[in-house]
Amino acid sequence: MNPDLHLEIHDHIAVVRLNRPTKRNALNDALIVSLHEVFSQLPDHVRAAVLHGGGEHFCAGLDLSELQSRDAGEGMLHSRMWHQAFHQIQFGSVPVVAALHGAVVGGGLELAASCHIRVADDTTFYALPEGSRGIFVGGGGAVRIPKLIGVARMTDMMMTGRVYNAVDGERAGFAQYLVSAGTAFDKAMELAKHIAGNAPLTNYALMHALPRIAEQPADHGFITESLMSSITQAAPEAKARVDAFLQGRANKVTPKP
Ligand code: 1HE
Repeated sequence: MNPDLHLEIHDHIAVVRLNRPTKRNALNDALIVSLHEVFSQLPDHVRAAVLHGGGEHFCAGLDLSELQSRDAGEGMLHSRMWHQAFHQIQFGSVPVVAALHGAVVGGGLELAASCHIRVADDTTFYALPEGSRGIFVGGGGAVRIPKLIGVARMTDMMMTGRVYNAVDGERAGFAQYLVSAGTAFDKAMELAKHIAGNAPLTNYALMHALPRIAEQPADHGFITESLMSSITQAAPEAKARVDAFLQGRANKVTPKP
């Protein structure tokens, strides 16, 4: 096991920690390979995962000390290796909640964007320093980040080096939750426990069908939605959950205080 990536299983939750704080959790090749392995091999009883970073920062992105002069083909394969690892997070076996703090920059932001939910504490900041390092995103950021914040904001970040703080970042769409300093992990665990209690087919539909439906032409998307809807409804667990509500045994939706 790579000492720079730590895995613990708490009941149905996998807790994955980037564990290279002296290098601000910069992602070297070994860490990318380990992320791929860990998210490919989660035990069957795991229902949700939390990804966080040890030390003062979530992740400083690509390990720049490994950025050698690759030829074009090698560069493409290196980027494809990141794609495979982050694809495994986004389209793997369980929803992943990222707990963010400190720097979420470059490839660290690409990693966070491959998770399903992002919880940021108020020390978090977001940047894409690739623009000023003379390179481009290569870990799926060009596909995933505009889906969170739009093409215009990403273009601005890369062209001008703009850094978003936690408040502006949440408003822009980087994170779905903003919490006080030091509490992102606890909030992420609370959310992961809730997610782990969902019907597995609902989580599957949200991870695997929803992002694809959103990419389809509307006419195709409506059909895919109907198919997924009928599959989830047919599961015995869905029937049991609806019965529980009808018999007054399940929670109502209550207004937020
Ligand atoms: C690193 C890296 C790194 C830190 N690769 N070693 N990412 C960047 O351009 C971000 C570069 N990093 C920073 O801007 C800052 O380090 C941070 C804002 C993240 C943190 O600042 P700070 O003051 O807490 O730490 P530090 O003193 O800058 O760094 C501590 C050590 O970590 C230091 O090494 P040391 O041996 O001198 O102690 C740094 O060199 C090292 N370090 N970040 C290598 N990124 C698939 S394409 C993706 C393309 C990208 O991600 S490009 C963006 C890369």
